[in-house]
Amino acid sequence: MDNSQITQVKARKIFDSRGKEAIEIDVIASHVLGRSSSPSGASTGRWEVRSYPNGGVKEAIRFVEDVVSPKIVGIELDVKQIDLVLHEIDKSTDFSRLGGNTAYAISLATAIAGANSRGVPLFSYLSESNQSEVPYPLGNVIGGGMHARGGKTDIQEFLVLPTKSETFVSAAEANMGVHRKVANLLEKKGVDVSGRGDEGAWVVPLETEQALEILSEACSRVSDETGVKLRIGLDMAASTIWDEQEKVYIYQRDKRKIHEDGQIDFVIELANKFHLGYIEDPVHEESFEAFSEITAKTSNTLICGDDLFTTNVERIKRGIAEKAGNAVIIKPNQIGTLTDATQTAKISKQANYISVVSHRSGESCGSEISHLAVALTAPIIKLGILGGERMAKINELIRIEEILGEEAKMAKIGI
Ligand code: 2PG
Ligand code: MG
Repeated sequence: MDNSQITQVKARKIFDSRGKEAIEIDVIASHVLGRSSSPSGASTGRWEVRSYPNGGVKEAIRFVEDVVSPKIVGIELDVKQIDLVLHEIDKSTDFSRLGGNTAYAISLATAIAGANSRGVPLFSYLSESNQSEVPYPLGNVIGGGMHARGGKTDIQEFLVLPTKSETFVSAAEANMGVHRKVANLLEKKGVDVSGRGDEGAWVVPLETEQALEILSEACSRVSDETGVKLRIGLDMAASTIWDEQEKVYIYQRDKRKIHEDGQIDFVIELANKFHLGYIEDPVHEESFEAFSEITAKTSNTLICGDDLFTTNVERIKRGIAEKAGNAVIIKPNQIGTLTDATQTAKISKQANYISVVSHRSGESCGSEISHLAVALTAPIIKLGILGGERMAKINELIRIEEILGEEAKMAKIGI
């Protein structure tokens, strides 16, 4: 694939956007450097690979230096080959020795070094087609759940999704307009804004329907002003409010406890009432059946699996077989390597699932997922809304759109 051989691998501890420790990897191939880190989740899925080994980042660094480095120095800059070696070295099915975050950082750093050695942008290095589709940005406007503290909503993310715009830059601008408009509306209504959560979304002590009403109003106003078509969505991260003992979803602020059947009805009711374009993890991560039922009973809405699928090929195959959802979150560190994440995206695409390449709540300042989304021709990219680490990815897509020039066309979401 490439003539450059890896000459050195370095690992160090850095910090992510939450101030938590993270690993950074340098892959050096004689004259080029590929440097990358990995994000971390707060509302992680049960079926994700382990993010770090026992002993955390310190142990991961030791493992890279003592075990990984001697095995990959001398190998060509070939991501697939390196990913294979990482699996061979780790031997576990959940990357428990190396950590999925470490594996992803090595995989990505190899790809960056490969792109640098050829002097091409990362998206074109990773791309297996010559399509020039730019994804729509899914933005987080009001946030609660595990990404916020203080007076907050029960649901983790109230989202805005542009579904028709001429360019990426105008779609991103509309999202930021909605974020600002929501703050203005909240101020007018005298609602206290507690601050911003991990992804820049407003943290507010609102009940679910109150938050959706404000978001709907903001979206229709910004849509009228900009001409960008906007839908609203939710990441319910339902596993985080599911009580396994009691078998209920607990909505503290809404003061409700809802059983599985009731949750299905509630989700469908919200989808109809607020014309939701996107619902992520509406039920907990083991309920393929409830996912299928919601998918069958809604139309013109993307029903997306994050904790349900965890970017895992076997789980997305099961989802496809059971018609659970019609969209899938692609978070490479959930599965550990670029090769595995790419395979999940490919299988999903063949089954007409919409791929949503996604950031994590704890992020690096890197912008590689913007390239990955374009390379995988994912119609949507989930990026939060504000903060340097979120902006890095949004701004990179503006640059990619510029590089693609006249060839650039916005992806089709199908809703
Ligand atoms: C999610 C993500 C990102 P986390 O649930 O989709 O918004 O959160 O990274 O905490 O899993
Ligand atoms: Mg999610």
